[in-house]
Amino acid sequence: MKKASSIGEYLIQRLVAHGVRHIFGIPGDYVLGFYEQLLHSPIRIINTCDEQGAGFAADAYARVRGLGAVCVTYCVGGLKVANTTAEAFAEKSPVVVISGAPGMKEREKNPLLHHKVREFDTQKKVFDQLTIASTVLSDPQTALQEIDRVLHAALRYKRPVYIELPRDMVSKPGIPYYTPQEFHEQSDRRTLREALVEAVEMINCASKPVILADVEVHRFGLQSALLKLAEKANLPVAATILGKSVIGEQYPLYMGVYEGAMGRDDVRRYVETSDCVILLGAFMTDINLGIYTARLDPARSIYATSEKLSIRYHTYENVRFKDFVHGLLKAKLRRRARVKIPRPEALVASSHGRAKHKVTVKGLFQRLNSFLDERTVVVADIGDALFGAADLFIHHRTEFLGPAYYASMGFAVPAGIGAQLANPRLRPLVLVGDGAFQMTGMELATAARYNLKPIVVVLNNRGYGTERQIHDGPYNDLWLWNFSRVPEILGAGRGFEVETEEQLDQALRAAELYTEGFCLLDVKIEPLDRSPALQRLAERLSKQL
Ligand SMILES: Cc1ncc(C[n+]2csc(CCOP(=O)(O)OP(=O)(O)O)c2C)c(N)n1
Ligand SMILES: [Mg+2]
Repeated sequence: MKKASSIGEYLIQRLVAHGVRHIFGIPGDYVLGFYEQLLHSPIRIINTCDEQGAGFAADAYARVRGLGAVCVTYCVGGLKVANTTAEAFAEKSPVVVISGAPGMKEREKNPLLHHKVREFDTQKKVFDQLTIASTVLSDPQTALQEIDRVLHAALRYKRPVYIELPRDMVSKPGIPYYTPQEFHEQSDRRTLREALVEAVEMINCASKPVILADVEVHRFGLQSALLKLAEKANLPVAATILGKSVIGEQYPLYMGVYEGAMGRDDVRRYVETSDCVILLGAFMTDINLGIYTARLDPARSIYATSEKLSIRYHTYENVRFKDFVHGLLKAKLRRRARVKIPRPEALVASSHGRAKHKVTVKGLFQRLNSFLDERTVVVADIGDALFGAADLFIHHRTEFLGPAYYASMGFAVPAGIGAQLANPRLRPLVLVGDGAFQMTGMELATAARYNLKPIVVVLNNRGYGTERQIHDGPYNDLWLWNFSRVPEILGAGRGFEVETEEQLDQALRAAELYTEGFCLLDVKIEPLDRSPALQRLAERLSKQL
């Protein structure tokens, strides 16, 4: 590849080398020079309506493709992606946040330049809290090295990073004859060996071992290794909601989503009565654990992530997650007879909806389940869109995206945009509440502009339904929008109003055939209706009261 002649160009080259082909954001004077460089590069700029939309889109892009990037101006843009970067941090998504900034020369004598909050480094300090590594490219002597260091951290930890680009540095040359740094990290061999001995013995002696797979299996590209491991010893696999679809859900050893009381009872019982739960890449978050209704005992667990490895109460340092999984794969695991494992029930509903029957949340998900095919990526926003989606039957691995831990509303519509750009073969099925749609739904303009084709299902229950289940009041009501008429305003896409099962069928069939743009289904649901998952949780919790 041609040597980069400037700091900005080097940054672009490294992003391209790591597979980035799109960057999301909104320009501003502090970052225009870099936007101009991007324009003449293999990276396509995707202008969103709002920076928050750019941040969520970049997050989804990173989840599907391995690295994503957002590029914004100083503070007014940067601080708007603070929330989306927080989500990427919490849920382990490697997003590179690039922010323009006042030039180093301009900063002398501390003048009051526009967009400055308090000090010139105020924004950097905020992002220090939200990222795994951050840098200000303030010195041409170190800039290229800094770019490599920070990008490596994003890929190593699968967390966001922050790169601030003072505008007078963009076109400056870095140090001459610099070659990109390679980083190689290795496990401590003896520790790895010992950890594997303990793990293998525990698995082989167990009468009912089970794998609980989570998000890091996907982030570290270990899906195939997971399948091989499961098959090698005939180990059944459950997934968490954050890790949903790390394994194709038609796979015979797959039993479904485990999420404590919120999940299916047969899966819960199987996992909780296991004498060896092998947690791979799992985050012990409250939502993953069904709001702390999960019963997992460390004395019966192997817990392996990129940050920690513990077996029962023993902790092993300096063991890479990947090496541990591959080590298990090579080890002498006892192949056991296939046991009867719970299987997801067929949720297939009749595709002939009844004309007079109003759509319920349960009916909606049953119908959507038969709508999914191998090209669908399901993107769910927080709310009953996410809870209900837990029971959807995803055909292939990694085709489910949802903010299942940090749980910021407004993720799904922009994330659908990022997901489709990351893999154009996929058509996003975006599931979003009416409340969440009001936050970022106008990013459908971005979908129109770049010719993307999500099918957006608004679960319109006239308010903050999830909150209503906890405690209701007028603050859970919303101004009612005519969602199905959004396409008229945007001059693109097709809208459908859906009240009955028959209308739902018709709209889904029409959406399937309409491939020129986005579709928006305004699905009207009773305010207190809820998905079976939310209902299961409520029932179980009420027993504990
Ligand atoms: C940005 C943000 N603000 C507030 C909340 C708190 N919250 C969680 S669920 C919810 C209601 C979501 O409403 P809607 O999108 O209509 O989905 P529903 O619960 O009705 O299915 C709210 C306000 C949140 N998670 N994220
Ligand atoms: Mg709602």
